[in-house]
Amino acid sequence: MAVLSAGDSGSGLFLTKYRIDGGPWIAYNRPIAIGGSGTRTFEAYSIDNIGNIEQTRLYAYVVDVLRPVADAGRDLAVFAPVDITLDGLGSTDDTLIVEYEWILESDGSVVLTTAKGTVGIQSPGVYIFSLKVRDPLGRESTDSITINVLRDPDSDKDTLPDVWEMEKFGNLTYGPGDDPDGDGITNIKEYGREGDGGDVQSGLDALPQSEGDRTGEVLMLLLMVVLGVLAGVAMLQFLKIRELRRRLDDREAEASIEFEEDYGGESR
Ligand SMILES: [Ca+2]
Ligand SMILES: [Ca+2]
Ligand SMILES: [Ca+2]
Ligand SMILES: [Ca+2]
Repeated sequence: MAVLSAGDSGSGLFLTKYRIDGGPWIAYNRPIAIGGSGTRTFEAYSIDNIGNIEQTRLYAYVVDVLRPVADAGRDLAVFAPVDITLDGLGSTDDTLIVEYEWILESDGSVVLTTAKGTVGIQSPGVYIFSLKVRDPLGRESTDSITINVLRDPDSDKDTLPDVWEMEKFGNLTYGPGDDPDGDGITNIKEYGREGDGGDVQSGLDALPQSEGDRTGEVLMLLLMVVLGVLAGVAMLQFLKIRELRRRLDDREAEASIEFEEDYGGESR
């Protein structure tokens, strides 16, 4: 609600005219109600009783009715390290947002005081940023964005999984074409072989396992041959012993016959 007051110390006020937002000129006769939000203009001049026309006075002002609405953007998942663009330009107000404040919730630090800007994140984790916006009358609104920062499986972008590189070399220095162990096979080929069966571990296990099965068969065959030989040797030994025993028995029999003959001779 705007109320105009005008006065003239000389001849007296004859008429005051005004217009709003560049519209038609209207003669003022009662208080004026101004509706609707936004930046408005108000112009007015007076004429006195002897026809002097006052120079038009211009007033610019803001009518703000509603609270602002903050919009921190959509949640996202990205690989570390990363530069995140925080964009609060989707925030709205019926007039104007005069203040933006981005806060990292984990420690309460203010990371940005503009609508849009970039924040660098080095380590994986869940980062929540809250955006607070204010309109010209100090009304506030907040929104937040959750950024899931993941560990990049290939942070040096050389197509070799970092896990494999760390396991093999303890660092990410080497590339797919390198041959740090000097066996004439490049890293990418070595990884390709091991990677065939899925992960590195099962790939390694797959090859020796089939060889292991064959080794088992060979061992079993050898064992059977050895057992066979042992059985043969045992049989031979058994036969030898039986032969010896038979000869011994024969000798004993001969001896007893001789003895009987001797004894029989004496008793006669
Ligand atoms: Ca507002
Ligand atoms: Ca890599
Ligand atoms: Ca590398
Ligand atoms: Ca190699």
